[in-house]
Amino acid sequence: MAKSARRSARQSASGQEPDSARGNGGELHQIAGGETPTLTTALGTPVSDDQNTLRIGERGPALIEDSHFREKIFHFDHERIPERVVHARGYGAHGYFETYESLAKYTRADIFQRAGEKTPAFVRFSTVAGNKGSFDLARDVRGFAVKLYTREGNWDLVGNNIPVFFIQDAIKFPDLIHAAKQEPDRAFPQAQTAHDNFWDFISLMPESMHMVMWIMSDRAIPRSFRFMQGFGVHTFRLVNAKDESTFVKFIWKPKLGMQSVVWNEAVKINGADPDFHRRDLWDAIQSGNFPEWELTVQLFDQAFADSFDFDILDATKIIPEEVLEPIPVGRLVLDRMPDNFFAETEQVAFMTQNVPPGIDFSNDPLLQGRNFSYLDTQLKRLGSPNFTHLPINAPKCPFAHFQQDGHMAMRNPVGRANYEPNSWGLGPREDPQRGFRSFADAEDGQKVRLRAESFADHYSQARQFFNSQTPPEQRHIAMALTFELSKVQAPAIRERMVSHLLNIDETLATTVADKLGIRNMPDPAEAAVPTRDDLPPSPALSIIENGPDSFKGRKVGVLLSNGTDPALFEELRSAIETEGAVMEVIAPKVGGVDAADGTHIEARHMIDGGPSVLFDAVVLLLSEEGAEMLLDEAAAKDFVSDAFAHCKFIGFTAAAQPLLAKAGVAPDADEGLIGLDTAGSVKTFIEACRKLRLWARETAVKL
Ligand code: HDE
Repeated sequence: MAKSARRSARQSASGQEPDSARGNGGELHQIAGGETPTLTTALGTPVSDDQNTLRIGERGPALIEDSHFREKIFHFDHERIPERVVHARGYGAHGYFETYESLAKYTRADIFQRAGEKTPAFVRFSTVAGNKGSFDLARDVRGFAVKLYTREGNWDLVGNNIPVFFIQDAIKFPDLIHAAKQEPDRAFPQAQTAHDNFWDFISLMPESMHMVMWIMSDRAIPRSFRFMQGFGVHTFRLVNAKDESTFVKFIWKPKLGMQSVVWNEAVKINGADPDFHRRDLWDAIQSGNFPEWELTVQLFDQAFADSFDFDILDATKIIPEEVLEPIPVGRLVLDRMPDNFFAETEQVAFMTQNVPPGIDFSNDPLLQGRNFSYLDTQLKRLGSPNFTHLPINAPKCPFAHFQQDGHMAMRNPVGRANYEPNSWGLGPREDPQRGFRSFADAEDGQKVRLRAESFADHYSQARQFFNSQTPPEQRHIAMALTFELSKVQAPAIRERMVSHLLNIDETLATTVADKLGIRNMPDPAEAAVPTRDDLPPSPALSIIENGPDSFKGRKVGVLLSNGTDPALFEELRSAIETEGAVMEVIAPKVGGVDAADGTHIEARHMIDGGPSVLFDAVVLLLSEEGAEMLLDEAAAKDFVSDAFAHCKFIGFTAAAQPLLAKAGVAPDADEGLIGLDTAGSVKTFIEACRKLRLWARETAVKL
């Protein structure tokens, strides 16, 4: 009996392709090649039976002597490490940074010395508030943390997809995060700020108002990591070989342009595919469509800093691109997924204080606080000061020091001398020329706890941001604020928020107040300094204004039925591929459909597993019989009505019109509905898709 139980367990284990076979392919040969390695314990003892614990008799008690069992369970019990206190949910990829031209004039950072040089990179994107298992399309800031393995040490540029922050001083960070995360007594809501505690804190912190505009904008619901910008946020310094300093702000710009989804879509994506963003990055990289960003820098000197409208040390402010043009200095390409998520993406340790010679900090009080926090958090999370020994964190350049021992030390100094100075002539020595030298800024002053007067303007740039948005984007901000504040139960908090909005834009404030049903408009919040209305709109701040000029990298969902027109399908497929976009087929059955000429077309999704929210544009390539069959399917109706409501371009065959009608969409409702039966219409459809969305429709569908 024991024997047959063992046999059947083995059969089912080998009946399915192991997961590793679907990874990057490295392990596949072991399975395909027929040379299966022998299973061993962690210490190499070959295992004879991995199906049954050691016991007395067939039905007797287990024996503690079974060290293989104990080791296996012990290790399993210790598999988890603490998740990050913020940015817990993340997804990373490897790639490289390529320098365009030497920046030696500004910095001695080795990475910027030689045109065309490639530096290995690892990037981790993340949401901030949600726990590790939360969904990707939370309305939230996205982390954009870049580790550059330079020849003079690792440089961690630990940024976000939003260029400003909620607070000006790091001492408020724990309060901000406590307020944003799930409330401590009930442990919800998770991965969202739509609750009393968050808006209570925010409405008591006027300095957060600029950031509030950004997180209520479409920036907080990106379509993909590939279509978002990244910002170093703080002012840093570049320092050249003559020890001269230039201030710098870092901005990553996606080559494929920016793009976001709409809120109603985000809510549905979270249900349809909680891993939407990670799957997108995985699919793009595995199919060779490597995402790319350009690194740009805003460079300025002390004179500019002194004359600029706001304090360049204040992380709640930007320098508009129209005021100071970002200069492209290199590109970042992500071309390889990690072999193992835990080893790399989970264990990667980013630390703002990791800067190589030639890059230095400013006195931004947020940055100064971060430089303390990141080292500390890695010790807590990774459990040993030797986390730098992990391959993902170790530098790729030569390194030598006298640090030794500690938990899990994998490298220790060799030889007799483990101290410096020593007269054995052993070990490394410092190098005053090559070594990191802090910029020798002159500092004096009293030891105080004070916020600088120059940090006091909390509304002017919030207003400028709002004024820089297109009408649909402004509408989205109003709707986001309404949604979030509608989840706040305390009326006083809602009203306090409206009192801040009054300082930003009166129409915005009254729209939100009206939608919330606030009858008596509060007075505007007291502003520490007058809010400026002379800051010109900055078009660089709008996503819609800065979209791509092609449909490259986007995805079309094509709904097929039996009897579909195979020639039209092929024409569409080739046009989509030529554009550099991706086509995915959706069908009533995931097994696919038989086209009119009998050819079989494979499907990627079954209709209810492939809702239109997963695509940038959709096509209904149906036969009459197919459309008829789908009329009764709620998922097919939603496929159409959602695509329409989310302002997507919809291509359709004449035979698909009954399905459009069932979804309440007139085939000639607007120019976003494109019939595909006439010659040249596929081209018209692809050209239309380059606009990504038909925003003009939005007022009609009242999203
Ligand atoms: Fe972070 N932040 N942060 N942060 N942050 C962390 O470090 C912190 C801030 C950012 O993918 C933690 O390893 C303080 C601004 C990213 O692994 C922690 C303050 C910006 C990531 C921490 C800030 C960021 C983190 C948690 C206020 C944008 C994820 C886990 C002064 C410029 C990195 C960890 C990754 C992670 C502290 C504010 C970006 C606790 C004290 C501003 C992208 O050290």
